[in-house]
Amino acid sequence: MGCLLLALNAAAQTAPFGPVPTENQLRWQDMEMYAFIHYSLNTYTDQEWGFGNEDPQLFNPSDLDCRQWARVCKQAGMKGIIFTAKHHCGFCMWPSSYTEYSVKNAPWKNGKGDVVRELADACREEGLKFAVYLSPWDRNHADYGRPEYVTYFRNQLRELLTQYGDIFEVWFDGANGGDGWYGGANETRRIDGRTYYGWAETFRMIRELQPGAVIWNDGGDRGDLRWVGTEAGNVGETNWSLMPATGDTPWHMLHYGVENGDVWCPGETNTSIRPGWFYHETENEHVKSLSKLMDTYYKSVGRNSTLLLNFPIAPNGRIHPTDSLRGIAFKKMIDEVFVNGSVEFRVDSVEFATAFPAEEGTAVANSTLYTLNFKQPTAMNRFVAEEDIALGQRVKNFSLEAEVDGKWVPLRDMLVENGDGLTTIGHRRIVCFPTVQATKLRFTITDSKAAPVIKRLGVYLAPELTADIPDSGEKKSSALHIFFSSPRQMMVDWDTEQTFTTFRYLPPQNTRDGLITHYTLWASTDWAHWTKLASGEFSNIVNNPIWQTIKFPATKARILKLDADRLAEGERMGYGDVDFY
Ligand code: FUL
Repeated sequence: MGCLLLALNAAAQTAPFGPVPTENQLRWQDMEMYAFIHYSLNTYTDQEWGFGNEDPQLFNPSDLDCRQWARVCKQAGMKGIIFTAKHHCGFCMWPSSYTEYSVKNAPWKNGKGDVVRELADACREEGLKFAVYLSPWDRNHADYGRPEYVTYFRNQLRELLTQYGDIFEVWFDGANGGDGWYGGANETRRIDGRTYYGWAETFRMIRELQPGAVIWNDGGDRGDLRWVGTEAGNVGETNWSLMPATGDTPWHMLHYGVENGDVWCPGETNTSIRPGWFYHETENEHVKSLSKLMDTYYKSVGRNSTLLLNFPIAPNGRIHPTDSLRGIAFKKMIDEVFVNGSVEFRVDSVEFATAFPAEEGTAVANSTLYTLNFKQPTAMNRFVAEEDIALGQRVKNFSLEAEVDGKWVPLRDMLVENGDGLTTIGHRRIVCFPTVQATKLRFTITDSKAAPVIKRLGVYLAPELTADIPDSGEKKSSALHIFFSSPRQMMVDWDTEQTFTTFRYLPPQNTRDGLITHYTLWASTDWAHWTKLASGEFSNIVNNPIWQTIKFPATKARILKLDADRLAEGERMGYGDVDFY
């Protein structure tokens, strides 16, 4: 619903201005929401990142049902699915001819199964598009870090792009190198992400084999779309679909785009319906609440981005019922707002500015004003505007006012902390404001790179949502006796001996300062003799600072000691919470 305005843009220029999307990018942007599915050996080892030596024998789901995944995703409003064909551990979910580390050596279906095939077929049956995630980093492969691996990687990509029908997106990953098994070498390997993979050639191969696909990237060589710099589920309220054609992409470029960028490279907001990307039983109580999912929707689709929402697969081979119900409730709520909550209005007047430049580089003097009229005072709390992005992204700033009891009241985006948040529009901008009873709305484009071409306006009344289920279990372990023997060493004393099998660490939230990336864990019964329980790297902790779980053989101890071997930033270790049992 809403009001189509193209015909009203009489004064607007209809020639493209600046970089514009390709047909692939336009089609992709119109998908708005699609699902990620994370499933691999990690599902059976309770990890986020596998080391690369996990046993393929672990892969034997009792009830793997790709049709259930596709049905749930469709009912959750997703238009397609991107599947982790290979995650960092290197285990292939299809029987690749180039490695033994795949489903062909797993007990599932006696090694005759192919999860990529089953999911591609299920997507087609449900009318969903299908896409693949292929991790460039491979902690299993002996050649990782050498040129031979790049050939292997391309060979695998060729299999995925030629054997499973149309692929709508090719998702790579920014995590590149670190410690791993690497064919038994068990060492740390660093690569230069800008040069090692030879992306230009890989991109050429994708264009040739899947001309309809869009390519993901997070910097370096530009693909067709960009990561938005966080996995928390939001992009900047200012969000340009433009980037510089070459050069590095610091965080603010990923998050906000670049106003004067010279290529079209829109943002894709990726996040998980649970804290982790892979399934962990301990997170069953922490599936995101409906209000959190709606917040994510407004901060992605409502900010000129797409939303890539992850559903992890549980060990039995299905999406957990809590996640599927929450996903379906999410789609119902979107419809409740944007279908049932639609408020009727008439566009009373449109005043086009004449001073907008027709050519790039000319200054902008005037504004364009739309007045929306409601028959009587009407309750509303959401406003939608869309630019015709086929002609480029133009609007830099706008204002919104409501006529309430005969007075004009300025409205602001209540999901933004600083300022009114009314900057870029692009494919779609949704402004959330507290409910007002208005007779008119005034939407003014106050600054624009060229004469704006607004395609659609909409006004809606959304139900108020209260937080139903908390997002994450942040409890302080105040009962523990915690000491710090140095800024990087934490000790916990239980007074009496206990048996431990698990250590959990919740990093500090909303800051990288003190966040532990590498740790060593020790146990003692007497403060004098220490046994090493575990050491390593917390997976993906900087991008996704959720609870980390470390399991070790059952050990009797009185005191546990945690060394922060490396921090993301700062000098002193920090924590949101810790847990041992
Ligand atoms: C990250 C990876 O390291 C995570 O495991 C996950 O796959 C996420 C989507 O991308 O960078």
